[in-house]
Amino acid sequence: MASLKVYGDHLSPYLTIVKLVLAEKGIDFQLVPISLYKAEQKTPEFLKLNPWGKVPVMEDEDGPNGMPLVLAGA
Ligand SMILES: N[C@@H](CCC(=O)N[C@@H](CS)C(=O)NCC(=O)O)C(=O)O
Repeated sequence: MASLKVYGDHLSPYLTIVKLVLAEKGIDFQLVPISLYKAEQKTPEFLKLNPWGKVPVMEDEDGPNGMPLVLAGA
């Protein structure tokens, strides 16, 4: 199982950008579906990951400091 999790919704163009970059780099990831339609990006659990309540979010359990990356442009 990939250690990199990407939280997002297929409706999000930012998710598409992240998926394209990861595919180009050959980096495996696990997609965790977050429904914008159901406002799942505003649940208390998700807001712990990203206080701005937006997708996508990348979380790498094997990363250097365990902090989630919340800006697709980063
Ligand atoms: N600056 C953020 C923007 C992310 C963003 O705006 N995501 C939209 C979906 S494309 C979102 O989560 N909207 C839900 C909301 O604002 O409640 C990034 O680069 O990742």
